[in-house]
Amino acid sequence: MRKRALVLGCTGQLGSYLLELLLEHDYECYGFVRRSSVGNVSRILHLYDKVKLINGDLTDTPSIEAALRISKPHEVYNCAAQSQVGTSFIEPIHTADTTGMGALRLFEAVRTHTSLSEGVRVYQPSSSEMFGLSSAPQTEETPFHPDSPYACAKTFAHHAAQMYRRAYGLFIACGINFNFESPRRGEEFVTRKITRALGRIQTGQQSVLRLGNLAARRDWSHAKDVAQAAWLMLQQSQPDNYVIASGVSHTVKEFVETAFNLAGLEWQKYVVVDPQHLRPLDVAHLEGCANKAKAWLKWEPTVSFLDLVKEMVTHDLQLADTESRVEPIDGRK
Ligand code: G4F
Repeated sequence: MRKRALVLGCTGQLGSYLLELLLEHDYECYGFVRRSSVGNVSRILHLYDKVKLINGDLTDTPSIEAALRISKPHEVYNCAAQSQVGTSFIEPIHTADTTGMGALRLFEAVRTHTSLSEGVRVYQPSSSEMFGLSSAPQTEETPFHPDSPYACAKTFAHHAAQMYRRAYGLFIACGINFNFESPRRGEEFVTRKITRALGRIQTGQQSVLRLGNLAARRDWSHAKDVAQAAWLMLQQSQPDNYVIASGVSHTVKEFVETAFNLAGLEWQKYVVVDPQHLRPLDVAHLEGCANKAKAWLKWEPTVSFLDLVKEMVTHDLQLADTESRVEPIDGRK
């Protein structure tokens, strides 16, 4: 029998890679999509005829229940969230409602659909942001010190997942994901902001790149490796928590230097530190130890930091070049 999967947040970076992976494994795929008047499906346009899309929102329980009823999934991947840490300081209530309560609504909807809950497996993407100030390298045993509204919401969802496992025997696996990037990363995250700016600088469309904290140290993997880990977690006999990380960290400044060097530009000529981009609190050093995932899931990151930066820079130089050639349409002609 063909397995069915429901991917919440399928239009996002991780959701889109997961859909591709699930289709490769011949799943019948359903995507849960938030309605938008401006169109938010660019990352999955190439999959449009292969995925059944269901409109809904993590803040709306009936729409989650309807999606479960329609798709009757064997596996549910919860990639929907307000996932921008900086934005969570500006929209803390919205972040708690989607990223924290949204996960709880999903777990509860799965639990109360008893015919479904017996077999269904749920993937919850937890975040390395939950570790906050805890010193690196962080493992599954490292204490949580959430230091942003986003991290608080993810910590709530993470604890709710363990509680639903213990109380109701639900299969909910948590990937404690460190930062993951790709050419599909949103431009509000620092890596893509840098590579997009680089392309625009090369083609004369931008002159300055304004950034915040250049000293922050992050452990960057490729999003498709994180999608692979998520799928592997749901193929195990028991649900568990796994750190998913490359095990190598770099500062934001090192990312900038690497990207600008690849394009043959001196970053110091273009990058300005702008206090507007500093956060009230910023986690200093995230670097994960993924030994448990390597041992149990046989998971390995396949893309190095340098190859990740190269892929993003190459993509965004091409994109900026194409954009710079687009002539505005003159309606009078
Ligand atoms: O790219 P970022 O916005 O990612 P952040 O905050 O580390 O969070 C990401 O990773 C988490 C896992 O660790 C996820 F859970 C979360 O959903 C998200 O995917 O910022 C990275 C670092 C931060 O220290 C930030 O302060 O870059 C610093 N930074 C410096 N200038 C900037 C900027 N970040 C952004 N977004 N924009 C800047 O101009």
